[in-house]
Amino acid sequence: MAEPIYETAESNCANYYDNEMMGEVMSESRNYVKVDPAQSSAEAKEEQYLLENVTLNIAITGESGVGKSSFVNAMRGLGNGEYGAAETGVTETTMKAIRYRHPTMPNVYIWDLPGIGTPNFKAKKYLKEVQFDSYDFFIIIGSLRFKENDILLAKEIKRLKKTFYFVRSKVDQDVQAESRKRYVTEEQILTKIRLRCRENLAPVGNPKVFLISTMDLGKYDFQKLVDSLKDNLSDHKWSALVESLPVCSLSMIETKKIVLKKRARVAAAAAATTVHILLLPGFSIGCEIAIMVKFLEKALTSFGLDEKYIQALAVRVNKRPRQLRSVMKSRFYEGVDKTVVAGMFRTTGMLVAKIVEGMLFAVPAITMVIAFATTLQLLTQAIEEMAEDAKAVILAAGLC
Ligand SMILES: Nc1nc2c(ncn2[C@@H]2O[C@H](COP(=O)(O)OP(=O)(O)O)[C@@H](O)[C@H]2O)c(=O)[nH]1
Ligand SMILES: [Mg+2]
Repeated sequence: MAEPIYETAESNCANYYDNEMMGEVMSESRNYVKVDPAQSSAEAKEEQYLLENVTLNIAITGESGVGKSSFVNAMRGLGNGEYGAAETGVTETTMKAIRYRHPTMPNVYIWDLPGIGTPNFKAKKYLKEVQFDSYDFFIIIGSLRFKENDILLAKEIKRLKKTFYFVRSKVDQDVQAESRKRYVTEEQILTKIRLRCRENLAPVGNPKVFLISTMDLGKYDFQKLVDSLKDNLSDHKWSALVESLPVCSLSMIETKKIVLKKRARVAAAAAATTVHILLLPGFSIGCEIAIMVKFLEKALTSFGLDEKYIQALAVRVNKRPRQLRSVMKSRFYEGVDKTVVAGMFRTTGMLVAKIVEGMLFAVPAITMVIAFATTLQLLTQAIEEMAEDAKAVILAAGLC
């Protein structure tokens, strides 16, 4: 049986961090997208390393029973009750924060914080006990209405200069219940919930509230929440977050496309070298194929197209994996390896190759530019192809 992909943490959760790594992450540059071919391959590789190793800690908090553990599961692309998922529907009896590692992004952690419903709740003490400083941001979940404790907590988080977001969960239940009673559109129901939340949260100013159903992240405000998170995260952390999120909607695929294309620039700069490899008789290019393979493997996973993900999705939507895979048209149908990538050079890459043919053995700086441009063009095209497959798969799965 596979290793469980979750870990249980005691409240002294800070012990889990590699402090040196955190320091590295904190000092990361926000400008990684500006990588250009003139940048040395070594620098680009370092940038690539930072991107791959950035750590993100997301804290999920709120009263007991509001859907915290379900939200943790949804963010990790797991359904309640699936292997490795956080337990749901249980009464919280301890003050322990539980850390869940993302199944495919080992440095993305989602923390299921203890419920805040005790009668003698003290926001200050609670935040100290759960080690508030360890998190990049907090998500405060409320169902039906936000309670006084949620408001106290938000005020304290704000005082500590940390970021929080309000999520109103179980919106699917409201929509179902209201529309059973009388004729009313979904939009009217959502507007009513938004108004109620606004009144309810007046003591904290006028915060944005995101309406969400953990049963279907593709609906309601999940994408808006993700877009808002961008403003308060560094590019590296934002990139890690988007890569880790489940493929729940067409807009999520678009967001992943943007992030992965930016990352492709770094990968292309890292892959471009002056050391030539022979691709075809009479045609060589300076490129480290292994870097491209690694990047494309991660992209495939992020788009939910790897074998494991398709199998899990098939079970969830009650379809055969073969049915879902049959709509994939890209060359990555069987996965990514050196042969597939070398094959890309032989087809689309040849277009660029034709243009630059006579220049390849010119001064190293020019060959680097050519290698970078060719690699970037291929990676970008691969992302487009994968995105098309991802759309086809979620349509076939009936997710949108
Ligand atoms: N319909 C619906 N049920 C939900 C949603 N989120 C959570 N639940 C259910 O609410 C109950 C409590 O959820 P849980 O995640 O254990 O809450 P926690 O105590 O805050 O961790 C469980 O039975 C979940 O299945 C949602 O968005 N929609
Ligand atoms: Mg729970």
